[in-house]
Amino acid sequence: MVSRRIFLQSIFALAAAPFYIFKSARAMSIFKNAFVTPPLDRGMRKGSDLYFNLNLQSGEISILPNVTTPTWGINQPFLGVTLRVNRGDKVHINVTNNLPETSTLHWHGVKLPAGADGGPHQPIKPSETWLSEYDIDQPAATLWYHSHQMHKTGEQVYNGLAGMFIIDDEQSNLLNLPSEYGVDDFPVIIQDREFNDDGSLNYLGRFDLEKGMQGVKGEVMLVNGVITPTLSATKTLIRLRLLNGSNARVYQLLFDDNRSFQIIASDGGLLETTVTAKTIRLAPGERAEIVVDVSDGGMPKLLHRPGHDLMPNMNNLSIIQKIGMAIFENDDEVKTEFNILQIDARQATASDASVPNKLTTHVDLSTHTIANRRVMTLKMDSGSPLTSITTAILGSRDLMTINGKSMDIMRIDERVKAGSVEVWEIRNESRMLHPFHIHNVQFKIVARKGGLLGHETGFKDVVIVYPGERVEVIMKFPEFRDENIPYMYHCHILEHEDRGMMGQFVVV
Ligand SMILES: [Cu+2]
Repeated sequence: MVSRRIFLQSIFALAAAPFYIFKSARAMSIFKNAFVTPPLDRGMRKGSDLYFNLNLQSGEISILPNVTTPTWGINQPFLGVTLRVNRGDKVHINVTNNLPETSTLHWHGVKLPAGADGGPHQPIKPSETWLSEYDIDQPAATLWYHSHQMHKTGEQVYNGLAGMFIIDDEQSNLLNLPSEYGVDDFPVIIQDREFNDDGSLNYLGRFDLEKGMQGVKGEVMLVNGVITPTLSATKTLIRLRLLNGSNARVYQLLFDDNRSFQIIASDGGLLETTVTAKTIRLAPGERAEIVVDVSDGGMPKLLHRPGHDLMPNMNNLSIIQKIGMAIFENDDEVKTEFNILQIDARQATASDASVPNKLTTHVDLSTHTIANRRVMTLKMDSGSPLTSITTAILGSRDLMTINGKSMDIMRIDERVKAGSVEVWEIRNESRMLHPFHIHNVQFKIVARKGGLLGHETGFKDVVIVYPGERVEVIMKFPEFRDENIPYMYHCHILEHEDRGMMGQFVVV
């Protein structure tokens, strides 16, 4: 095993010619930094009309000691401000691009007209402004917004084009959940990054074959842009709105003292009933809200402890496939444990909030007539290392496919009837996990081998599909019709999306 790894690493040292990467940051500043809550932007309200002005900007912040990091952000130097709206609002969002290149801003998880979606069909050129307007007509939820620029999403999100988007509604306001922003209710945007010696972000070189295929991961863990911070709790019940905003890393989160917590919401909003758990897995793009009881006055640490089951089973592969597999394998996934954040509850006072068992009632889609069934087969050309290396050097983007096709912005792949209920079966015929995301809907996972875990029982817009697995999701498409402007479905490992694991559907 060891000799095989050394052998493969040697191959990579030659084939991929990696740049020197600054790795020691992981050992620094553990829990020394204060938790930062992103500033809240509630917009300018005129009745139920809500106006936002967002500015895509470049900046510079201090993440590592003694160096600064050039970054991108939305209304701040790195990452975005938290947008907060109510169900029933009509939002009018002006997005101005003050970056040196074309970008977009996509409202991830929002049900909205295709022209307002902020995907690859709504590019914003430098110094231009794009107006996105839509009605908020879905339950309270933790959503997010991020760049969706064609072939550039990975790099632009890595630079910082991502923020949180919170919807409130009357029903959830009636619950007595912790809900004071920045007091007992916190956004937790988890991202991993790699840095160069000069402090700049190390994204992806043209010949970084392994990183490109695997998705870009870093060994420095950031929460809201801060390395492994400490959250000083003033209340004994703490609500964390977890967002995996990483490009490619899947997190298996748990507390160091193995304490349990309560999962109250998934991507699409509140679960029907609270789930008590000790660990939760979040792939890129997924969110979950958890409530942690810290009335013991302790200092629990939230960790990412990768599980072996994140790796595919290699037993049935041929030798050439094993070599190919090993190229895409990341030793860190198996061995390393990462600190994410610490809660310091020594000064916490008794919370008046509480977490009921019954949270909400969901629409039961299983009783609806299924208008259509579709199959989405995800593939990566990872069988032969030689093919992959050649392709990487030639710069082709055709390695990643859905139903045999790489993303083509001129091609509509699927036509969906507005208001209809459909079942999509997502088949992963590759040897990597893919988190599959569909725009404009919240779906339910019908069933999966091994059962549904915690937040997977709720409404979702991203679902993990393991190697070799087939997962069915059921969803009702909203009534927005547009013959010309499509929505996207894609893998949310951003380097896979950028390399073509994405398709387009219109709702008609
Ligand atoms: Cu993928």
